[in-house]
Amino acid sequence: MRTRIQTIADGAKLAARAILEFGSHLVNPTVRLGVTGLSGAGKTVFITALVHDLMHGARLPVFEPLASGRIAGARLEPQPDDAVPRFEYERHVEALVRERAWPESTRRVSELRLAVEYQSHNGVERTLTLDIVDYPGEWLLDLPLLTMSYRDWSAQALKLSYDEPRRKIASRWHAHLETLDPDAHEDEQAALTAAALFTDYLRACRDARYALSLLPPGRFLMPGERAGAPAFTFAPLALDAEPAPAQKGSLHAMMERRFEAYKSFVVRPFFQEHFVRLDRQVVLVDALAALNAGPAAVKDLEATLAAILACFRPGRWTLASALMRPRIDRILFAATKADHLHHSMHDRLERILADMTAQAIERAKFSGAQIDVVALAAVRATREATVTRGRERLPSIIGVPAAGEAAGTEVFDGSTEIAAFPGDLPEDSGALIAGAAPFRGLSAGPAQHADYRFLRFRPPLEPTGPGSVALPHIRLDRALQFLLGDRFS
Ligand SMILES: Nc1nc2c(ncn2[C@@H]2O[C@H](COP(=O)(O)OP(=O)(O)OP(=O)(O)O)[C@@H](O)[C@H]2O)c(=O)[nH]1
Ligand SMILES: [Mg+2]
Repeated sequence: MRTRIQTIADGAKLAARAILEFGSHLVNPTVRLGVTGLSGAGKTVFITALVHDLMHGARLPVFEPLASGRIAGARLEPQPDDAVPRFEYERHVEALVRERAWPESTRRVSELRLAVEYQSHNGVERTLTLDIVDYPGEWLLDLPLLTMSYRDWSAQALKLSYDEPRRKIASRWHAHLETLDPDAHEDEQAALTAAALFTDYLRACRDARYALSLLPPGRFLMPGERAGAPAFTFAPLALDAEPAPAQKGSLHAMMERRFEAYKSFVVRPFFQEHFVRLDRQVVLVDALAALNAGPAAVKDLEATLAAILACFRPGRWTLASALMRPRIDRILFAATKADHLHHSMHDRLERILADMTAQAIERAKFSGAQIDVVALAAVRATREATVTRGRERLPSIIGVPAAGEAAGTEVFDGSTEIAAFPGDLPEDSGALIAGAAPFRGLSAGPAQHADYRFLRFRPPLEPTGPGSVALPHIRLDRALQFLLGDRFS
């Protein structure tokens, strides 16, 4: 009952804001673009490049409003939400173009407002306000918890953790779990240890060697200022299948209470403050990191993408249906860092991502949202060459690997340019995803035996004149055309 009343109250509050925002939208057309992806997927680089390119009128031939000369200019404006940190565009761009370094990792939501002056198709001068919201994909993966009980979540998390390679990684947490009796008296130390071991397991799964992605609760890996709060100190318990209510004062009741607190204080505010207000969404995916790690990571990524898409399906969420909108009408899945591959492989990378999302997209179709898939590099760090090895001609890439990157026994110093052959992606991506095309990744042994090895290259340097630097890209214009093109009509 409580949940229903709360749902109605939440719905009313959100609907009132929606009407307010709709009103101001008529006067001042605004697009709220959500940019998400798991940690390291390339969100900060994508937004920095997008803003830089719009402000400097970069070469974006497929982005029609800019290519046809209808966009006169873009400028940064104060962002509308006072409580949300600003996306530190200047600092990130400074790192990229002056220091030739990738921006630092950002672990929270941030926002930036850009005003774009343009001429409509019938010649009228207009301004489009573009609000860009950068938020961790891990937060998105928490949304399904809103409709889950502690019992459901425990069962799901346990089931997942018994599949290899997770089982091996989870062994210490599993051993502790066996010592816990859910009906025993509540015990803070037991909860603390369980939460710590469970978090260690999640963290180890995310390690580049395994690169697993489906790891809720997302905030366990990035708790911020709430670290140590009871809402972050819970873990799954092995509960009986029989759905008996938790006994008062038991460990089970304590964990359940904290799980509910996590939903109320962490997940629901994100949903209300950020998620429901988005108009367009780009989900950045580091598919190459999964290929680096091996088949289990590829399979895990596919499940993650399905979970992400399910978040955009209206009708499923009580809160969203109360809002009367599927507001997000375009979703783009983008495989990032395509510059780690020779251009002959870009289409294959795109196909791998398309196949990974195909089933989920099919299910989401009725929502009316348009979905597209692209392989891109927001900032292209490499050039291309064909390297002859004996009789073979290998399509290779040339770039400066970041300091500390290694290939075989060689460790790079961050200033030497090399040509690398990253490996051919398979033509038949379906087999790869179905696990029918076994390949070796980092999770299976030493790096030199892996089938794919994508190095981290330093950002490029391409001065185009005194004081100005262009950021080369791959297919960023295609992404922009899909996400924003129609809004400049
Ligand atoms: N070559 C290349 N590397 C990229 C590109 N985009 C991102 N990267 C690499 O990926 C790393 C992570 O990119 P970020 O933009 O910081 O990723 P993020 O999603 O913001 O990550 P968090 O802030 O940690 O959540 C960078 O440090 C780069 O090494 C790209 O377009 N090309
Ligand atoms: Mg970031």
